[in-house]
Amino acid sequence: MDLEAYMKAHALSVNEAMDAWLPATSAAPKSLHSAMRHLMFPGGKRLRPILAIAGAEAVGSDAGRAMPIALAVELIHVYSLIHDDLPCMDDDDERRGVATVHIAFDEATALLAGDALQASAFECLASADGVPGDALVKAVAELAHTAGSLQLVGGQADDLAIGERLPDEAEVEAIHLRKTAALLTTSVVGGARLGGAKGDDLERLREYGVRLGVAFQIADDLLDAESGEPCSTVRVLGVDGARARASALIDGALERLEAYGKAAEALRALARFSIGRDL
Ligand code: GRG
Repeated sequence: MDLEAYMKAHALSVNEAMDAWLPATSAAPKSLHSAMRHLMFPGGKRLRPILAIAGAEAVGSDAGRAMPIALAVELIHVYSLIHDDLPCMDDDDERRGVATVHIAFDEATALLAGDALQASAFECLASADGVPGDALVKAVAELAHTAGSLQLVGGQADDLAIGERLPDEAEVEAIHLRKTAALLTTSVVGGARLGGAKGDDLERLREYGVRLGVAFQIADDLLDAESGEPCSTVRVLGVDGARARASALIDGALERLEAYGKAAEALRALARFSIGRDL
């Protein structure tokens, strides 16, 4: 399949839906609403929303049905990027080719923009139309768990706590699982859940998502190999070891899709893309 065209087309529809969802910059407080949009547009790859859409397609549904979770995972992602860039965390000046939010605005506004984007994610998902109540409640609960202290925030806390210490392989992977893989997994599983999936389908897609998520972070570690980042698979396994681990994880992810035929073509292509294997 032409993954590049697939990603481009879906990124466009995600951007349109996101623009319609977020409060306009003319709504008070104007600078807060501008700050919420600052890192959102033009945005990044939209990998998480696209995984949500591909997850829905794998179980016979479509992008329209998946859109509330697609927007919700990107809203959580962008909030986490804004907070990660703050001086008290990574202290970055640039992200997605533009000034970070605390540089373009100020620290307090960046903190509040992140807070508001996180709340907006839950409002967006909970407002989904036409999804059976129990599936929607489970999707909201899963997103909350993923964004919380046992997953995203906990992974970030443990990452910060490493300092300059050299972690072992298990510790690095435990952080990658929570900080990166959890939200990618919830994107796929959430899309499938809104698309009507249950039971074994959700479990198989969860296993796919976890493997893709850790592999994606290892690929990011490989790109950043020279950065001196303390929590890095390259630091504990070396370049060849990290490449082999990412590749084995993607093989495992692809195995989980064997039962799905053509409907999972996008998920297969996204798994390969996540480690830069091919488009
Ligand atoms: C502050 C709660 C909190 C968490 C921060 C997201 C995060 C955790 C840190 C950002 C830095 C980082 C390297 C995170 C790992 C995940 C990752 C590789 C994010 C970048 O994702 P992409 O490549 O970015 O999908 P775009 O911009 O394309 O969406």
